[in-house]
Amino acid sequence: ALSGHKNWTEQWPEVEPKAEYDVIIVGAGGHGLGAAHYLAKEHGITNIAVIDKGWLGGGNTGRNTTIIRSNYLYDESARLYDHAVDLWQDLSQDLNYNVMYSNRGVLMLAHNVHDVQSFKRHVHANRLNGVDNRWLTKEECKDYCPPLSISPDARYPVLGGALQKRAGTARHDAVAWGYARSAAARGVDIIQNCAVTAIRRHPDGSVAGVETAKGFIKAKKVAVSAAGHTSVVMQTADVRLPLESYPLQALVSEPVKPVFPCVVMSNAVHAYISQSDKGELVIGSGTDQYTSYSQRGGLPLIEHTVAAICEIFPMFNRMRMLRKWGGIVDVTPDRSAIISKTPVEGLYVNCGWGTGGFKATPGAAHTFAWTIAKNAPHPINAPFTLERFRTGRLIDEAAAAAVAH
Ligand code: FAD
Ligand code: PYC
Repeated sequence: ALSGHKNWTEQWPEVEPKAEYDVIIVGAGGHGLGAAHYLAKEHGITNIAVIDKGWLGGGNTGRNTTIIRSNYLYDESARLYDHAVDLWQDLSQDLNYNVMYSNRGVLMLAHNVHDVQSFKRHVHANRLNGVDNRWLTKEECKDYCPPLSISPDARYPVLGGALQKRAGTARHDAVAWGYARSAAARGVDIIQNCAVTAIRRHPDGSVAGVETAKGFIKAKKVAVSAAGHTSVVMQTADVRLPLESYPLQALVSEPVKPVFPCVVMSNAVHAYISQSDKGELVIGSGTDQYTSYSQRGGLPLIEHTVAAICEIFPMFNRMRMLRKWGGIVDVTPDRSAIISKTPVEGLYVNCGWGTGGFKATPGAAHTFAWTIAKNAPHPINAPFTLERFRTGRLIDEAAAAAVAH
């Protein structure tokens, strides 16, 4: 039926790289494309190339399970993630592209006394920061999410939960496509299938440009948003980053009619679940235990995750799983991101999002664009510097991360 559809407008043109740009962004995920959009729209910088070794959105942006929330413990994180949640509200209008943001609520289950105390602490801290989050009894959890078992005999009994109602999901591909189309319409070149093999520096140490599969490209500024491969790219500029890269997997079931109204996460058991608009149950858990760039991950973790989902939601016992995949996530020692200038003049980095950077996409891209344009931190990303690993001013979100990493 589609064969009759001809002469569709391209969403972004395929272009060959120019010899020189004001800004080169390495990585055409949501964060890199978003930064290009905000640089062009809010800072008037349009002589930009976003370069990706594969297809745009084919990294973690197109592989994640799309959970969006801002119920983080520390003030710095709450500000950053809530800035993103604010931007999510109007992103479809801003891009004139339906990113299908759905604030269906994220419910985090408490299975033991530690969970109860920790989530209540989050609820109080979040309220102080103006982030919506409230405590639900187990009966209220069941009302909010009927497939949930709250039987006291369950292997993972539910003692209650923390609900962020403004949280939810969005369509991951649409986020990449929407930012790409908007950036390209403003003059940004998007160059796919062109690996950046090295960052080059002038004799005075400042950034000179990038070596790529299509040759050397000069740039006044280079900004790296390469997720799990950031440390590899940055190493070529002699910048060593405190990152470890791990596979993170997810899987989906066969599609079924709407049955699951929200997002549920269980940190103690390491499993989370939502239902996509296509009807698939979207399921995931923590990272694999070993560092790797394999983009696959091991089966034992998937088995554990699915077993946990069946315990918590017995009605899914006979669902068939359709496919699984993995992405490579970049994890910092304090489990918080880095959005920062670097010791190299003209070189910027946005990385360390680990298992949780999709939700931050608009906020990270927005503040990263500011930092690139003004060569200075935005008030919101100022605490997320590289220097914090030297000074010790860490933002220790390890316990707040929804999935283990
Ligand atoms: P990416 O989308 O990975 O973009 C980086 C790009 O850099 C890639 O396209 C890659 O090809 C390119 N690149 C790398 N090296 C080079 C090079 N040398 N030259 C040129 N290009 C290069 N986060 C949430 O908030 N909620 C979730 O529910 C969630 N679930 C997840 C589930 C899974 C299975 C995975 C893997 C991740 C999940 N995340 C989640 C994390 C989230 O996906 C990432 O933190 C986020 O998408 C990172 O976006 P990005 O644009 O920085 O990276
Ligand atoms: O950060 O909320 C999150 C998340 C959920 C699944 C993977 N990451």
